[in-house]
Amino acid sequence: MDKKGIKRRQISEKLKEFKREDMTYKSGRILGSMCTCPHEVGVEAYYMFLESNLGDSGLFEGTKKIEKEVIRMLGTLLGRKDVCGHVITGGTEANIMAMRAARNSRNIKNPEIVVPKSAHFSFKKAADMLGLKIREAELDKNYCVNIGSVKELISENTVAVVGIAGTTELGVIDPIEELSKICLEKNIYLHVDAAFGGFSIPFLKEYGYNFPKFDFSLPGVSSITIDPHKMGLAPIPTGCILFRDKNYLKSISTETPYLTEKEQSTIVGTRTGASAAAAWALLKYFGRDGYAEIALKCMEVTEFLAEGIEKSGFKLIRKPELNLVAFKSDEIEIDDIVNELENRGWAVSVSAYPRAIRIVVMPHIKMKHAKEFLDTISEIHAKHGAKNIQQDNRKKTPLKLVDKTIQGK
Ligand code: 0PR
Repeated sequence: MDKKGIKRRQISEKLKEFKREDMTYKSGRILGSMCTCPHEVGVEAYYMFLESNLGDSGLFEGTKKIEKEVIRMLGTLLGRKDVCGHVITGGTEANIMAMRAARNSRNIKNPEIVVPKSAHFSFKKAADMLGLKIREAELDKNYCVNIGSVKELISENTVAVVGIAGTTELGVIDPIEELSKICLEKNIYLHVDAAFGGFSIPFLKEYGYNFPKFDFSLPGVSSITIDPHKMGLAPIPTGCILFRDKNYLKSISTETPYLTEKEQSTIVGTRTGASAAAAWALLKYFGRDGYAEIALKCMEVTEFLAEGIEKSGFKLIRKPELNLVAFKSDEIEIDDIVNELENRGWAVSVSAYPRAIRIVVMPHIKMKHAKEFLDTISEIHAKHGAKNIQQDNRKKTPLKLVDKTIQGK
């Protein structure tokens, strides 16, 4: 750090220089992210509450009320008004809190959790921090968790089973209803990770999408992760964890004797109230209809992309269930496709299981971007197709045949 400070104008110029190196969602070129342009209503609310600290919430009674209202609104959306929870940094923190509550609610010496093979890597972090053994359940042919495999992996050491409503890599919804039945029967904590799907499944359902039940309307569901900073259009960091029962929050609380609140259940201590304000503002601003419109538009672009990708000669991994398309090619290596796309300015990501190019169709991806993307991949397919044909001709055409062709002329 220099001894003397510099002028605000210089700072702003310097920062702009840094910013020029960043990609922007608005460009429509970021195809592999679950975040998007934060909506201005949320940004304004965020600014208003920059100094608010929910880590010492007795000083910020107003923000505390906002947080409670957000949790109640989201609980109602997800099948239960009477939930408790917190507005936190995102899906990772929510999943860690849920696994901690599950572990602390039972007294098991060698605790284990059963998670689908498709689970987000935050469960690995949780397991490492909390001393949990992870048992990975197999997936079925549609990449949903295989119920038989979950049953096989449950043991007397199981403290939690996890189901996913919108997987990170493919956006599929696990059969949570069946998991709920199993967990009720065996008295095991069931956590649903709806970090991605939580802000679209309920709205799309109202418009006729035939999705399975995944929320607190299922009696076995103990907690749900839902992230306003994904499909909720809130500024980063805004995540939420909801618990069915207050005792779960209690099981992860720590005494905080000198603060205005005498106990705290979140992992983070000093915790911004700005995220809660942003989430509240957006929930009020959009209402269910507004969020439905956003989710429906994303599905429209998703379906358009999926159809176009197939027409361009690529293979879909499966029919998209939510706003995520994954595809591969029988002829072109995935890394080659990624390179070609990156050279043309597209930022895509590659899923690990199954290995495929993955496009998360967030609200910043408009129809015009989808059309441009389809033009690009058609071009890539044609280029590689032509190259393959040339190579094939060079390699495989038998000399005799060439001779014959020449003779026949
Ligand atoms: N659960 C699910 C189902 C998720 O997809 C994610 C993140 C999490 C939990 C963890 O959430 P946080 O990242 O908020 O802690 N899914 C995205 C992913 O890993 C996160 C992401 C977002 C990645 C933007 C890249 C990016 O540009 O793919």
